[in-house]
Amino acid sequence: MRQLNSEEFEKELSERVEKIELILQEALPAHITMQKTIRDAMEYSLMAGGKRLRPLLLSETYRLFGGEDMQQIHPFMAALEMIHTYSLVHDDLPAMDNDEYRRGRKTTHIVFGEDMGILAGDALLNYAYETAVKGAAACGQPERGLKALEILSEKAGVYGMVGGQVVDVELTGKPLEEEQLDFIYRLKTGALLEAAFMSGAALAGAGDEELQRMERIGCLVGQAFQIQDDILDIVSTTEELGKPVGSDVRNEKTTYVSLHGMDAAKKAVEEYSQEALELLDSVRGENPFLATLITALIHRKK
Ligand code: GRG
Repeated sequence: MRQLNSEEFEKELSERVEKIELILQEALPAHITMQKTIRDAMEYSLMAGGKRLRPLLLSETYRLFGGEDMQQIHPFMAALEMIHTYSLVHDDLPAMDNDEYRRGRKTTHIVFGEDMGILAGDALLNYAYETAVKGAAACGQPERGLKALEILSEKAGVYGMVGGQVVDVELTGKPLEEEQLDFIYRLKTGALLEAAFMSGAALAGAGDEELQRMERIGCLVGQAFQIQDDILDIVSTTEELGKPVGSDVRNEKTTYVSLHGMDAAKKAVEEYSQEALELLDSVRGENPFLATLITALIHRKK
């Protein structure tokens, strides 16, 4: 598939991310009285920047399959980013990673207290579904919205991100076999990326075979993304990442880099991304921005 040059890509990327920021801001709960603190904590975590990769992938996959009514997919884009944000807020809690910095600023529980940190995650997760269900009910073809909801809920839950996090937490501090690491990467990181590709396609009316292909692309991008995350934890800086680097080594975590070495890790990022791009070529439709975005992830610095 054709790719954009870096000038075109950067311009389109910043325009699209700017639009996503507006969609997220508008999606936040509007009618608040005494429960204001929870809205503040939701806004603090949701509007803290971040790459907005998941809503971007959802909307670009929607376009790839010929989707044109962008208004229709806004609730799903917002819901996916809310689910991602809740997972980060809960992952940073003292009972989990106990992190003080995320996206370049203090984590939600540090600013609002541990109780509100827990509740902010709960609120974001619930509000994500509230938003997506309303989106599905309002969309022109409700069966497409329902399919997107099914994908979102499955990939965020026991068979997806939560399942991966459970295994990760349980095995922390123990040396991992390759198969265990693969499972954690596929579920914890990959599942929400699969959800982005699949729900974007479902909302545009893609069929089962196409959804399976998008799931595979999401899985490959997820593997590449997580291995790049492992690499950045070693080669990047705290300023660039917005969170402390070197945490995997400090916590004696098994990563792709610790199992296979840095050179093999860099090669794997290239290979997984290349495979994803080849699969993307086999899909009907054309989206040069999406192809360029997948390529850009190989070289991402944060
Ligand atoms: C608490 C149920 C539960 C799950 C937590 C997402 C997660 C699972 C943990 C966060 C830690 C981590 C390294 C996860 C792997 C996925 C990942 C690299 C998340 C960060 O996503 P980015 O880079 O973040 O897209 P931004 O800030 O750009 O949105």
